[in-house]
Amino acid sequence: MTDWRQHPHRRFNPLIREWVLVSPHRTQRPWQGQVERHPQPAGQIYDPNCYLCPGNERARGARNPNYEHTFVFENDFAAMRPETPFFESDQGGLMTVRSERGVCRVVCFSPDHSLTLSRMTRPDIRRVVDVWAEQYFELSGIDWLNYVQIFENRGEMMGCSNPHPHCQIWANEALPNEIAKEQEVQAEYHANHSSCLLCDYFALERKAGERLVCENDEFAAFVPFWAVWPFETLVASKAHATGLDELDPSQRDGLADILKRVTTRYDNLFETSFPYTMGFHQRPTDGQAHQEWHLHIHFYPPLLRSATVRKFMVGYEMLASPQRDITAEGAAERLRGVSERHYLNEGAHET
Ligand code: H2U
Ligand code: ZN
Repeated sequence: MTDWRQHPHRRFNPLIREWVLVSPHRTQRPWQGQVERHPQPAGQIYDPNCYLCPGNERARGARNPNYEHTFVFENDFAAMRPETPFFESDQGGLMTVRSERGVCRVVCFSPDHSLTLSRMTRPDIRRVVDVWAEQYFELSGIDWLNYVQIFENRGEMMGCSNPHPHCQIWANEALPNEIAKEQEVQAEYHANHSSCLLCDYFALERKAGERLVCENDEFAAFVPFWAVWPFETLVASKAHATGLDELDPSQRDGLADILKRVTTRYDNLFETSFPYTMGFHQRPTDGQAHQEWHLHIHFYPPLLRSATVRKFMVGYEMLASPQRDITAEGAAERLRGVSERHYLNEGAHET
């Protein structure tokens, strides 16, 4: 068989039924030595001007408590609101509109303004995992909310407005586009195979090993076969779980551990606070069992070659199809090659 890794090819993403063009011949030239290092220092622990730091006033006048670990509040500039009245209209399927209700919250991971998930301790990340599970559980109990999206935007490059460690939760009535795609595919796979698409995919990946980044007893992180972003990863539980609320205490510890390790590897890759958008995909909260859903996390980081050289989704990618030069296997190898001790914590004891 022709070595497909040497030649341009397309890979299929079975989760959303879309193709990515891979051009490995363009990166046959090896990485030209070490990446230039300009280690980015950690910032200040407290910023009097930060609207997420403990005790500070937010943009609309509310004041944050002096929280010690995590803090959740309703987004002051929510993209969706619970009280929006119902309306809909349609003009021949060409101009269709429908009201959308939702709940938007912000979750602060830590009172320490200078931290990131990568530099928080495992017990502190575990507290964040518990908050995510609680929020998912609470919002899933509101009958008109059918999906809960938990996501973190990190870094200015990703449009994050504030370096304070935090994430957002948007829960709403309709299934968002990406979820609707994954829902359809997983349901169909489950019906046809009597097994879970991601359980079966992970079994293949664990056998192959070459796209594995790191793992513990409960979770594994891979550069998915169909990755689009250079160092994209997919993190998922080894045991089948449809949502965060199904994770037992040791799985929650496992999740905290894998998040710390993946984000540390990211930061160490270019000795920078590695920007990304990450988020959980889990079963819709429409009251159905959704056994076909396998809880997973997508990390979509834009960096390509250094702390400043990023990938853009432009040109051919906007008009035709996503494309990548560095293969998923090459990216996984690079991520496996970096330390799990954070470059800012050199020599320090890590928990
Ligand atoms: P990002 O950094 O991902 O943009 O998230 C910050 C969120 O915090 C953003 O959605 C909200 C913004 O609306 N916010 C408040 O709720 N209160 C504030 O005082 C400022 C920002
Ligand atoms: Zn802050």
